[in-house]
Amino acid sequence: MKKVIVAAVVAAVAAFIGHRFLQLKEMALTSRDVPVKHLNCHYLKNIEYGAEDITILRDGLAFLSTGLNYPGMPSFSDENEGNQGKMYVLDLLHPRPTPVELQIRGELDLSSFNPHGISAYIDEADDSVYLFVVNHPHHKSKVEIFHFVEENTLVHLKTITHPLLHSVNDIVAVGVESFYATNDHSFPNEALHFLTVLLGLPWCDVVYYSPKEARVAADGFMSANGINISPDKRYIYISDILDHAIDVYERQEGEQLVHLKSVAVGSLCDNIEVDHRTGDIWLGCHPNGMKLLMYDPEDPPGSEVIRIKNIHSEQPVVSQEYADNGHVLIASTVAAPYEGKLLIGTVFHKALCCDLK
Ligand SMILES: [Ca+2]
Ligand SMILES: [Ca+2]
Repeated sequence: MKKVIVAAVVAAVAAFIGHRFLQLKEMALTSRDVPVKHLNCHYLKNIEYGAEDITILRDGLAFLSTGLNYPGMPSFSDENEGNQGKMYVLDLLHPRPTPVELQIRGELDLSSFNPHGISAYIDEADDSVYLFVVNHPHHKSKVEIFHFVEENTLVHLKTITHPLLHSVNDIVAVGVESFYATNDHSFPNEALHFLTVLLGLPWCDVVYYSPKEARVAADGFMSANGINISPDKRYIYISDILDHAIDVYERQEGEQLVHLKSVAVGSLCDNIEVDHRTGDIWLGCHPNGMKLLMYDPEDPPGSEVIRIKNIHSEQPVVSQEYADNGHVLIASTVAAPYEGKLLIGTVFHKALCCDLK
């Protein structure tokens, strides 16, 4: 009898694990291939080690974070070669926009600078531009706040660390020292996080930080990745990359977030940019997560750009705007629109400037 019970338990556990691995394959969209859908694009000069995140100011100045080194992802930047993490700026109003490296002044250790998600904040009191950058020196998570001055200089103002900010992917600034940040891991420990994903436990969260408080503002994500804000600053959008969905929250008094809806996108969407004129959501996505994790130069991971129109209406319109099989652009993470142009960045490859008209 005892043997029968043990055999039944072993069979049940095996069946459960088998079922979870099948779910994991579905989560990673392992059997998905997207047909190529190109735009008129050219590679941006000087961007050879990825531009994981890009954001564009209303006056056409774009900021790019480059050279990300992220556990489990290929990276071709190397601090020993002098091509480690850097920030770039480019002026989209220029007839031939070219990224220029931003000079960083202040106390920041540049040899371990490893920039990831970014967000710009304009202080309406004096039009000062602040750039918030997620930084992973030695694979830790920190948020660096810079003041953008002159044409190509960032002055480092402050480094923020907090136990709640343990696996930060992206941020959206809502004040000169306050922001929302996504954690893409439920635990900083890779094995524990993998276990929660395997068991289907949506334990990742989004943290609100200000000099007065740090707290979990939203939770229930399988893996919270991109985050951004509507042009009227009333709504926050969060990409749950493993749930293939964009979650919409309303900001309420005291920076409380109230969940309004979840919009399915059918892809592993990374960072979120918002068209400042139309409010359309633009997403840089990974069509197939397995190809990204098991990087094979012969069969590289592809790229996909998805747009959501009228996200607050009863029927948001989700459309694919660009797709590539990895032969032009590998592993897109962000798509930033500006007046008929679209910048597309990647984890570790190049970046494109495309015409939308
Ligand atoms: Ca961002
Ligand atoms: Ca991201």
